Amino acid sequence: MNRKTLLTLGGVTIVLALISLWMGQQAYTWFPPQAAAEAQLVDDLFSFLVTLGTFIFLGVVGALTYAVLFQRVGRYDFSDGPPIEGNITLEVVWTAIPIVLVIWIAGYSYQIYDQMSILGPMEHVHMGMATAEAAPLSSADQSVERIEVRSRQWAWEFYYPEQQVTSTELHLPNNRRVKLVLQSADVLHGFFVPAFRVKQDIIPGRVIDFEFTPIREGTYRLRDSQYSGTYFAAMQADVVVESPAAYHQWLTAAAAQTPTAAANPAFEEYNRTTKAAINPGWKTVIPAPPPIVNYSAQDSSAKDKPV
Ligand SMILES: [Cu+2]
Repeated sequence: MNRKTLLTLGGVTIVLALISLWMGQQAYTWFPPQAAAEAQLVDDLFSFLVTLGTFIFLGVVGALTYAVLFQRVGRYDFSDGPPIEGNITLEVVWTAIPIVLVIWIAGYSYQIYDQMSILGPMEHVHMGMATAEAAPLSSADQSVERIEVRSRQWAWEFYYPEQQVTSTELHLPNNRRVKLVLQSADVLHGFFVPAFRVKQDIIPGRVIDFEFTPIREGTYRLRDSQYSGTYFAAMQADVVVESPAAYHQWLTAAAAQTPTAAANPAFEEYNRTTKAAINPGWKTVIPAPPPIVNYSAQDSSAKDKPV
């Protein structure tokens, strides 16, 4: 390879790297707001993957395009290309680069996963590095807010054991570590708040601890990430992150309210369709009756809802 080719390749690499870095920064704007400390970690990892992916994509497509445009054979040239079999250097390079990349991605992903210190059904295989690595997340208040999450076909119900408050809207204090105790009464459900970038399967018959730290006040949306039957799409709830003061105020106000049946889209829709003139008569799991709660979300329909 002569000097000029090397310089050109070096220049192209630098341009591709710059475009890739720019693309990596764009990746942050493709998501809902970062409403939890975990969101920052996940988005950093995603941005890194986008940067790497852009570089490889542009490199491969660029090389192909270059070959197609400038390295064509003549019209009636049916001769073979140069035999390059047995080029040890080339083989070592194209084996080493993917190995390094894969190890890099795996190492970084594991580090993020460990910093999030997500506990779940796999916690017994957790390597116990969480305490040392969890530093970035513990800047928030040390006290952990413990809330029970009860899922069933098809409703979310939240229980605050200290105040004995039940609610169909999940209220969380800002900048506090939250520990959710996830339970399912029937089938597999999934706890997923896109703005928090956290997701955890809820497995019937198990009690799963799930921790994260909200860092941004606002209203977000909890969705079921596992298909759990007919009215699965209606299994959503609002998540309100508010200042600890407002949170405690809400808890006190909710505790004073007499429990009533909450609005439940699945139950309402089932009753509407079974009474409708045209009833297909298909068998379905009958939705559980609406939860009886102290605090009921005003409107839990899926339209115009926060992310
Ligand atoms: Cu579900």
